[in-house]
Amino acid sequence: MRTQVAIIGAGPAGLLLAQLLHLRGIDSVVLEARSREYIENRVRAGVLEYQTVDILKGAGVADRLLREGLRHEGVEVLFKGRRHRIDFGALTGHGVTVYGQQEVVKDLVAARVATGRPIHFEVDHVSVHGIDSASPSVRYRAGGSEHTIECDFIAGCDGFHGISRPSMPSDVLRLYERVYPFAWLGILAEAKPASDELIYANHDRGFALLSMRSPTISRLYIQCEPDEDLATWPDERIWEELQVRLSTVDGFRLDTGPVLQKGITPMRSFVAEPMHHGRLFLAGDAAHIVPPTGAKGMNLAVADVYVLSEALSHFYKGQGPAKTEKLERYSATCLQRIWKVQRFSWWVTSMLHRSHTDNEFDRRRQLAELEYLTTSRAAALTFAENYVGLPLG
Ligand code: FAS
Ligand code: PHB
Repeated sequence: MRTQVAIIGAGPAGLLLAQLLHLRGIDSVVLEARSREYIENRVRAGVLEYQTVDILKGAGVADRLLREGLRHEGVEVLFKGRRHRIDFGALTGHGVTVYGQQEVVKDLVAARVATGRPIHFEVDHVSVHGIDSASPSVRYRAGGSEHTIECDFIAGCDGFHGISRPSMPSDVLRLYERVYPFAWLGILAEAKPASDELIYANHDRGFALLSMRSPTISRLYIQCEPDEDLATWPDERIWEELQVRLSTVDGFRLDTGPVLQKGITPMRSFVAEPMHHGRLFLAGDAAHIVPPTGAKGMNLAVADVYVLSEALSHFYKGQGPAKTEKLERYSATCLQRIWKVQRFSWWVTSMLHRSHTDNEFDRRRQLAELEYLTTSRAAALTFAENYVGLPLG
């Protein structure tokens, strides 16, 4: 089999790249380790930056998002029992859209299937070859037989645990990482969100977040230990802890309901540089991970593949040595924004979570930071412009 771009991974990065390339007349094949049902039901991110919405609109996959997505003009920060609103609209003129990542994936898979171009689910033994040559290839196994894809480029969109990043030459790759001493226990619940907007809470017992997926589905998180045993968290205990950490002096009450899904997400900041070697390009979680506090993971993946699709389009349309210019700048272009987003994600995580390594000074410093954020327009603008999304270009 031959194609122009072999895409490994059908998460937001791989699926959106395939769609953006298709719209530019560039052929691709998508390889996915899991089943279609699995990836369409994997509960993860929930907040889309305004530029992510614009890119999905431009890719022709935003009809349902625009119908069902929840447009938010701000969030609330809760500490010492009081909630403080950060007004994105007034500060930046932009908002965000709450729309589950699994819904984005469903829309992108439907678009891929509609193109009639290949997407292979439940593949394994994927490997990349010849990335230093002009004719790389990807080998994989599916349906019990071996397959090879000859291609011009390989897009490694296979997430943090994929094979693409490890396929980069070890003497080329530089890794930057911070692992946090806490994690998130997240639930999806059939319960009316008790607030119209997200609430980020800094409580003595730890961080909590009230988010949502629809007027009847809540998405909530509490900070927990990295090695937390989910079996020790029956639904009742989770609701009790959420109620404590989201409590206010004016008696805020959560609506509770059946927990549909629960899981623990580890917290790390991670960047792999460069994001490109030869004919292999990394995008999304394959190249970087942010703590989910800033709601940036999926948005960064979208930004990467938008840049990559433009660079590949420039290559195929171009003539002479200039045609590789944007491809050669891909990594530097993405990393400049990725590091700013890493900083923001680290900052909100440090401001909102309680760490065992913190002492009383740290606790008072954290509260002073929260006071500053919620009383200074300049501080609120800094938070808002990062949260709605830094400029892409
Ligand atoms: P993804 O990991 O989504 O997709 C990679 C795909 O590649 C997967 O479908 C995988 O099955 C496939 N794959 C892996 N190895 C392969 C191989 N060898 N061959 C073929 N396919 C292969 N972000 C937020 O903003 N907010 C959140 O609350 C949040 N929660 C998260 C919870 C969890 C448990 C995880 C892991 C991440 C969470 N994230 C969150 C981050 C998440 O949204 C990612 O940023 C986003 O999925 C990135 O998309 P991709 O880069 O496409 O990677
Ligand atoms: C979510 O709804 O899953 C969500 C929202 C905001 C975050 C992280 C996760 O910062």
